[in-house]
Amino acid sequence: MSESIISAGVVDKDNAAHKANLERDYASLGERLDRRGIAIDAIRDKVEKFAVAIPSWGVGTGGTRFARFPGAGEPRDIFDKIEDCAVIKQLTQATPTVSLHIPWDKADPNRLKQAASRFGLGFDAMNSNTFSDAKDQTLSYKFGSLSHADAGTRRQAIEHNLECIEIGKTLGSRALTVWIGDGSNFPGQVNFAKAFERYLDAMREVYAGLPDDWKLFTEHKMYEPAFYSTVVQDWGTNYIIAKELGDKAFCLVDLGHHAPNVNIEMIVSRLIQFKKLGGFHFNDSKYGDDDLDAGSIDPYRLFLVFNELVDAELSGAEGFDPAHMLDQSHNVTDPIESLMLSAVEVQRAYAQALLVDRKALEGFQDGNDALMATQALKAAYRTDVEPILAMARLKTGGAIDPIAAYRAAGYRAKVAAERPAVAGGSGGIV
Ligand SMILES: [Mn+2]
Repeated sequence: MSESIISAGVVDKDNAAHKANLERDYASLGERLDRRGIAIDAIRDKVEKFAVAIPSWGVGTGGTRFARFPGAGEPRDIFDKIEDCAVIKQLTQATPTVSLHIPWDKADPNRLKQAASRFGLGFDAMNSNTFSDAKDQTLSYKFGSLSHADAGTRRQAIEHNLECIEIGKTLGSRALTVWIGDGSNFPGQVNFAKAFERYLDAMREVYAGLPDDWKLFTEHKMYEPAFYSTVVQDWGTNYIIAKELGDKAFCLVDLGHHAPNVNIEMIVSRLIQFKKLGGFHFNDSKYGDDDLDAGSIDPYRLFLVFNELVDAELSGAEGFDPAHMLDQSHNVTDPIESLMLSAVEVQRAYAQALLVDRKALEGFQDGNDALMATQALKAAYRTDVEPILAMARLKTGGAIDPIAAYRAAGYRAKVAAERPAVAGGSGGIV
């Protein structure tokens, strides 16, 4: 039995206050879904099994390149971060794993494993960092890492990724996510083809270090920190990488890493079709890579992404098993509250996508009935699935209203007294 950080009494009391209304709402929604030929309990079962990983860096307060305004009771180290992640897991029951970033979270792997298992937490993908210089690092990544013109710098970046795999093996992780900041700020600064070739050669060495049951995720990003070109710019480049490296290499889609208005759900469909969708970093954006909370700006887009995922799931697409993770920056909210609500938003999109009448949709598509086809999606999207999500949480030991239970527990005030605030002078994009 794993330990709980929030006292069961607080959660039970809050749940008791909401339970009768939830049961009525669930029964009412169940009746309406039944008329559409959908069994509500079957949807709830799937939601209960749905998991999304928490990035360790997400529980700290983020910032921009202008400033970072620290929050109260921010985690001081990875062990505090694990405790914050345990709170998110306890109240939502949707986030069983933590994704570590090395060297930010570097510690004795056995201690890390012990700290996480205390709360029943596991470890998701390992994340390497060659987009900033670690303390006491020999060679700088200012002009790139895995694609750097200098062989020694590339070697250092390869070794770092191999070290992340080694740490992950002890932790029970099964994947390495590689995102690099390599690119250029000026036309002519780098030779596109040569830089990409150097990157591929370096990644072949990282790939060779993967255990048989691991996956390698590469993450594309259109711009930033390089503002003219990036080496792993877009999903096309990412697909080439995954094809070049081999069967264990997959593309990771971070929703914020595309140009505005790009049809991300279609990219998702393409990657599924050609068996190269590795997983997601969920977040939301208005202008660029804003790292806003998942589902906070364009929940319909999140739903459309899940519409593709559920379509693949239900059609039994071969090898389809994408990783789900949040990757967002919390500048003005309590990170624990944002991450809890974001996990729920991702679950919501999944539940709504499960409600799409796929047989009817296929008929409308084949009959060129554009209007009814889109209405088939809208009918699912308009359905308020909150009672399903809340009932899934209640049945698995979580909170009907995670925010209310979290606030009632006074967790943030408690840790604020133990963890001194650290003023952030530098840009704190985490
Ligand atoms: Mn990301």
